[in-house]
Amino acid sequence: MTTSAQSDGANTFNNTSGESFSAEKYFATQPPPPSLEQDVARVKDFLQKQLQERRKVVLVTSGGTTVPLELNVVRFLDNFSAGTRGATSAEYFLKAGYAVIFMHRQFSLQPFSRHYSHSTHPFLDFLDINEPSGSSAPSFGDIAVRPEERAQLLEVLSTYKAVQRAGTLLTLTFVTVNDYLWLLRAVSQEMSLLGRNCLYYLAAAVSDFFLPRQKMSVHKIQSGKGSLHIEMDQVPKILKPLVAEWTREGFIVSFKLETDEDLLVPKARQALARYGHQVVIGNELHRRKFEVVFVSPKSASPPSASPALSTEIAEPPSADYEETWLTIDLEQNPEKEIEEDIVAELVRRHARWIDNATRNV
Ligand code: PAZ
Repeated sequence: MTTSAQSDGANTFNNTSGESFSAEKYFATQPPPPSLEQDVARVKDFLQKQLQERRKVVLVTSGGTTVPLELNVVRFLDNFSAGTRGATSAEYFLKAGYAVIFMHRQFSLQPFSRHYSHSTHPFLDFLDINEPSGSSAPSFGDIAVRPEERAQLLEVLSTYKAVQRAGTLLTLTFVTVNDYLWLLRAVSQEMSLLGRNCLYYLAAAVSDFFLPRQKMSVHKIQSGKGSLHIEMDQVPKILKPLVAEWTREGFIVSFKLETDEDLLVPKARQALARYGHQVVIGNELHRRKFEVVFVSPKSASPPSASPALSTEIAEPPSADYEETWLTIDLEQNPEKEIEEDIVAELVRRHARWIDNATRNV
């Protein structure tokens, strides 16, 4: 543990300079989550079933990751993501006939139940108690759904039940960035057996920095030493081994969130140049519910990934990439969800990509 009281009276964590972990080093030094083996067994069973039933499978990652500051965790860093993008998209993928592995942050939004989130549409508010005349004590049989809520509830519930019967949705949970990385590696390695029939939709907001286990305080950080200084290490760029090693044939869509809109397209092109995957969807924090940009390589066989490119890479040639902006008008149509159009576009692109590969064999 590297905490020490400095002469200026501050807590300092990880007083070595920050490191950038390769994926290999990361997995060799950071422990897997205890539930990993069990999760992998569930994924194997699920994939066998989808393979037999000849379904395409999408892995949807959703919600934010935490970065614990102590081994006995009291404090952690987190981010804003509620998991709306992932949970909503998962429903549209199911509707399009895909089987979905929904890998989400514990307690973030989930497909179907998202319509009854405790903050926007609380469950108890759409139920009524019909008290039988002459009695003041309500019984369970007297609970009724409010008439104005019935149509939507019936639609959500019947789709949910149909998905359960078909066995096309598998839910996995993560909390920390470490859980996320281990799970993503394991799931993508399993999914690779589907070849081109798998799609990756990486919408989770994953921390770029973490505190390695070896540098964490065992116990709650004490406040008696004054201000707190923490130097974190860089989380490995996980898209690199995902594309190049774990799932070489998958159709991979990553998301890029920025708050400076001018960075969206250049950063998306950089990611494609660096990792060589199929699509980056850029979104600006405040506009993400009604506007996104698809950035992809122009040619069917993308410019190969450039491992030599440094973190601050030069801008890749714009002629190699194309952008498609997708915007919806929420004033005209407040019920519209942009994920419906995002998923429709990706389903088309994935099908075209499989067709091209089949023709080229
Ligand atoms: O979860 P949410 O609906 O609130 O937000 C979705 C999002 C902005 C996290 C997602 O669209 C995204 O951009 N994910 C990747 C973030 C990133 O690591 O750049």
